[in-house]
Amino acid sequence: MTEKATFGAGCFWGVEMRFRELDGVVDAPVGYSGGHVDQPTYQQVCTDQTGHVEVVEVEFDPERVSYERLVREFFKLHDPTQVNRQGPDVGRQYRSVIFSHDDAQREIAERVRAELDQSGQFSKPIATSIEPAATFWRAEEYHQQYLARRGGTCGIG
Ligand code: MHO
Repeated sequence: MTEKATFGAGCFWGVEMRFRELDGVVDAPVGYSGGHVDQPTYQQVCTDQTGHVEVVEVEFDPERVSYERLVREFFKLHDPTQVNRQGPDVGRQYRSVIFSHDDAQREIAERVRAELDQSGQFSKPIATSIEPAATFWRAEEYHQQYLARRGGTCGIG
């Protein structure tokens, strides 16, 4: 049985690539979540008017990789102190967010966020918000595994 973990950490191309590298991650489609328009398109989300975030819906095997490990990876693969942007990509669709799928996920995400915030390893406060998972709208097919197919980097690489 696999489980889902949903993360927004800037441009979803790079986030997807990083999660797919982990053992125990069986799929990592990119999409949009947290907004107020059904079936949003990339163009709509880019306007920063729909409320959606570019996210990766990680499907993982909890016997091979823990949710906590994914959360720690999430905090490593982007700069969680940036507010409504990630590197060159600016707008609320690039904000740092963990969409938790149940109470257990929320508790782990909150514990890790608090631990990292207090650790002194970031010079600014962590801006990541933790919110209940909303509908995941799968992005257009040309955004799936984009960097694996096209090469290049995306903000965080
Ligand atoms: N700066 C990136 C954003 C793409 S990401 C799918 C670009 O090359 O357009 O938001």
